Amino acid sequence: MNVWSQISTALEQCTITEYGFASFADVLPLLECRAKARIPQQAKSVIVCLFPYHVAEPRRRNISRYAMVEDYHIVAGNMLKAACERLKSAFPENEFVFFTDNSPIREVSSAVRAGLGVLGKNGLLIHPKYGSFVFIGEIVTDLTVPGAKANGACIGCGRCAAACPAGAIGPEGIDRERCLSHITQKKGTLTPEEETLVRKGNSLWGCDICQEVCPYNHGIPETEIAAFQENIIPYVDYHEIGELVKTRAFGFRGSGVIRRNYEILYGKQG
Ligand code: B12
Ligand code: SF4
Ligand code: SF4
Repeated sequence: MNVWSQISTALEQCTITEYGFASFADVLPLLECRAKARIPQQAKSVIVCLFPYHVAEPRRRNISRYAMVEDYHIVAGNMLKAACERLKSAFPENEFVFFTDNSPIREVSSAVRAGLGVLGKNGLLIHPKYGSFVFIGEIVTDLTVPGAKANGACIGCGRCAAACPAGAIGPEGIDRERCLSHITQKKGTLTPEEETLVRKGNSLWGCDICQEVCPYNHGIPETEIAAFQENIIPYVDYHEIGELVKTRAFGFRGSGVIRRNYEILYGKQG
């Protein structure tokens, strides 16, 4: 078996079905973060993996899609950890270190480089089968794996920019200070303008509007990852917030920020 098929076997045994390879040199520069110290000294390749999370639209929802499923840092993290263990037994001389989200790797551009899809004007990776509703994680290794050098862009229809309630999508990319995903995560008291934007977005945490309108996301299949189908909570009530911070992607911020957003949308405790 060649290197490529040994890696594929290890990933697929861990139910990672969408992956691609990029040269480490092609994904530089890295993002500045504490996790940067974990990158292998002689890093040569990045195995970029996708975790589709689209599920059927629930009857009512007051939270973005990525936050209504089990925390992907844990779900994708467990799958990547298992894959690293298998890879280590196949290649005992090499190092395999996984990251997801809290990563020095610029995940969107690395996934594009690895040939996993195109870059959307909304700043997100769009996969040909699963659209943009995919999380990205990666394994950085000192093993040399022949990689892609892809460089594709979406059709540029402009629906995402037109639909964005915050006007955050411009020709240069996303203005993250205006993006509702960022604003709903901010600590402290929001400005009156930010509060108005939160009401427009009508989501307690995160925002999906630029993805919902994207033609690539129409007719995409539901995720086959069981953990994302099992415990979906699309509508969060005030009294549930304290419990949900334990299992959802918004947990890292604690309950105060999401309670503040709740009060902006529904008034004191609904
Ligand atoms: C900081 C951050 C945010 C910030 C800022 C986002 C931004 N676009 O600037 C905020 C809080 C706003 C945010 C929001 C969201 N995020 Co976020 N975020 C990140 C994080 C941690 C770092 C991103 C970063 O700073 N990148 C730095 C830039 C320079 O690199 P880049 O993103 O790879 O690539 C950009 C440039 O290279 C540029 N570019 C210009 N020309 C070209 C040409 C080519 C060929 C290429 C390849 C690139 C390129 O465009 C790229 C996209 O903006 C990543 C995880 C990670 N480690 O990458 C997740 C990540 C990007 N976020 C993710 C998600 C899911 C979201 C939300 C959808 C969550 C939600 N529902 O609310 C929203 C979407 C908002 C939006 N439209 O972007 C996913 C994206 C999955 C995907 N399909 O792409 C990631 C990868 C997390 C993950 N592990 O899955 N996010
Ligand atoms: S809505 Fe149109 S412009 Fe925006 S990401 Fe999708 S295809 Fe690209
Ligand atoms: S996530 Fe929402 S606020 Fe941010 S760019 Fe997309 S539509 Fe605009």
